[in-house]
Amino acid sequence: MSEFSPTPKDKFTFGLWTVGNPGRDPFGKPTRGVMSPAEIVDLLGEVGGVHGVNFHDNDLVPIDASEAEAGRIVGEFEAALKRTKLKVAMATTDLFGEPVFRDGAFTSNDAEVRAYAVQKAMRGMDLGARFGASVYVFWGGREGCESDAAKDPVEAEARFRRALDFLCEYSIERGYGYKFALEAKPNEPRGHMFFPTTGHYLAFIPTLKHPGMVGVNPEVAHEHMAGLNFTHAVASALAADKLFHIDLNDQEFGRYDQDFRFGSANLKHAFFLVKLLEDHKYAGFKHFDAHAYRTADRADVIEFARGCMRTYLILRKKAAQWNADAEVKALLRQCHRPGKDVDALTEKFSRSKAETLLGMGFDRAKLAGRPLPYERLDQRTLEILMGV
Ligand code: GCO
Ligand code: MN
Ligand code: MN
Repeated sequence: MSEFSPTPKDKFTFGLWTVGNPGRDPFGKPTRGVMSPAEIVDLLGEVGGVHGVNFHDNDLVPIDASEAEAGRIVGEFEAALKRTKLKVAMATTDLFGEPVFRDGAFTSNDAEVRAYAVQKAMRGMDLGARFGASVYVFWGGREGCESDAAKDPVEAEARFRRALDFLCEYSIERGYGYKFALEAKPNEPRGHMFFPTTGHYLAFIPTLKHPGMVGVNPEVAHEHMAGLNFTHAVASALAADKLFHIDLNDQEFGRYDQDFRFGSANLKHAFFLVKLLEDHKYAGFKHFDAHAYRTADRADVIEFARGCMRTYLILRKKAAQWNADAEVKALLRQCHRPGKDVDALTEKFSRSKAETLLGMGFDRAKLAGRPLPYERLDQRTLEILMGV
């Protein structure tokens, strides 16, 4: 055991569809053999230190499985969980893969498709609850359009709200105790996606009937695809008490969906993300929604999974080192200028405080001349990261 070996307490999880990804892409066939759910759980057992596994309804039970087939698959999966002591952390619904969802699921223009999507989510929730999943993710993979001639986006949002309100009630009625986590993605696979960023969902949640049950599942790659700062999206979720789950991976900015190993493309961003999660004591699951390179074989897939967790744990140590570093502390003291008296003025509005503030004189030139050695601070940060 090295200091960077994970344990189940770290709450690292992987999806059946991530380590089980056979390397298919829009241009090429699978490069690895397809594994059964039980085989994927065994592989995660071999990786070591993993807390749990996540699945879409149809990752576990194929959509057209007979009852007997479903029973066999679920039984084998259950036995593998027992063998490896892995838990099921999160479950979700595949509302994007089947042609029936070609124009969306909850936001489809066809009422029957919308009803089918809600039914499929209910059954997915039943399946997840059977394995003790506590988080239920909603990624609206096909919720969008290619042309705005197709749908009124306000009406589409109302349809999405109706579906979620209904599913919240279903979870309550069944006593599942799920936390719902909404996952945004800016592009792919639709031409224009509804709810493209985590911020869109944070604005949407308070309009629901049960906003307390619903939070977000931000993903590194999704905010980076949009050219946004992922750490800031996570910060908004933390500030709103809505970080119910997180999808960790990596992505070059401005590219197609890459799903790289955590930290492999943007190490500095990954550092500030880990530091934020640790500083704010995020205690939920940390799910690596990433795929091994298409060139990887089984042994390399295991290295991929270990690498995701190891990088997180190394960055966690770097974050602690940064927080304790004497030079960083001195620089921060220089850059942060607290002022209790002036802060108190704007803390809670009163007419007299407003009068006082209006009457104050500020020396703009003096304020603008105060040193802000952010170059030194950032260079120190990089040197900590580089191990110098
Ligand atoms: C993607 C998404 C998915 C979701 C998953 C769970 O880009 O395909 O990130 O992997 O996370 O469907 O809802
Ligand atoms: Mn993704
Ligand atoms: Mn994801």
